[in-house]
Amino acid sequence: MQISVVIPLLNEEESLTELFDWITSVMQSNSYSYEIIFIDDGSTDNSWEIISTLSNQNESVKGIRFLRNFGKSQALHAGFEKAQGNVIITMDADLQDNPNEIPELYNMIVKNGFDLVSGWKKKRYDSVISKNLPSKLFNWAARKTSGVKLHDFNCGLKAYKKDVVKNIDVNGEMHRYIPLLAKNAGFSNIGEKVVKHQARKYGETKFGMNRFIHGFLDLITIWFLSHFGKRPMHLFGALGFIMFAIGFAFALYLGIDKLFLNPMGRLITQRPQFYIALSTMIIGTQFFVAGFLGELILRNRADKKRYLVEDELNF
Ligand SMILES: Nc1nc2c(ncn2[C@@H]2O[C@H](COP(=O)(O)OP(=O)(O)O)[C@@H](O)[C@H]2O)c(=O)[nH]1
Ligand SMILES: [Mg+2]
Repeated sequence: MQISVVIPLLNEEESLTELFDWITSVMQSNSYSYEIIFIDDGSTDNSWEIISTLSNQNESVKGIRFLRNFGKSQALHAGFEKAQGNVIITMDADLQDNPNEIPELYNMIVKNGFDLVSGWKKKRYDSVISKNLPSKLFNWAARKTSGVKLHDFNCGLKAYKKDVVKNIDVNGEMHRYIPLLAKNAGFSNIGEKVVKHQARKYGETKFGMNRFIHGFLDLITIWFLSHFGKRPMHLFGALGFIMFAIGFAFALYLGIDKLFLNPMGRLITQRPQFYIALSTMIIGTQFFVAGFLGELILRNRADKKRYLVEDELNF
């Protein structure tokens, strides 16, 4: 099979049939072998009924229905697990992503050898204040922290080589950072393609402003995990050492000052340096403890994947 289209959705009953028709016509005019996997993430409207009907009429339509709403990342993960195509295309279900982009995305993976191609909604049809501006800021921060030079990390329209989706673990709300997860897993040939974007035709957006708060917190997490996830002591130990050293130097100075230089001066406890020394030493020790705990947790975890093998011979 050449292409798996993976579509996570929540309450998109008005769009599904139209989307299906559009994708099918693109697939057929290029004579691709394909499947379309809809993942209904606990919709409360008729989305699932529509997906069932479509799948009865057409063998290429597959559906996964979650018991309740688990989030877009989980839906993508489930779709990625089932996908059989050599190239996996993800897109939004709300008709904002244009299926006519599929052939070119497919070619970029197959012919130009990209591991991942991310769509870039250069001209975007969403509200400027609540979406376009915050999104620019968000993408800028993501670029700076990750070193992945993409303009639009969170674009729903993306294409992947099969290996990529089978080897990355999209969880929590990490769907915003899939290019980064891919890079951390060793798939560094990441491309970008300007894609057409439409205004939302039916329904309304499912993500509010708190997407940006969650997004920034996740960015910090992913930065920490990718740099120190396997060696927490290197971060906490360094911080702890610096803080403890500052505190200790202050304490030493206070002691020498009181004992030898200025025995008649103020009591040590009356000097502000004493409190600085005390608190930095305590915080420094706590950083150390956090580092040790991190290492202990790492040692005790039966980690599924600590490395990814690209190839094997003669097995
Ligand atoms: N699986 C899943 N998909 C969701 C969820 N929320 C939104 N989506 C889908 O993600 C896509 C993009 O969502 P949308 O609300 O259009 O976000 P926007 O385009 O960034 O405003 C659409 O296909 C939605 O149906 C969710 O909680 N779970
Ligand atoms: Mg949308």
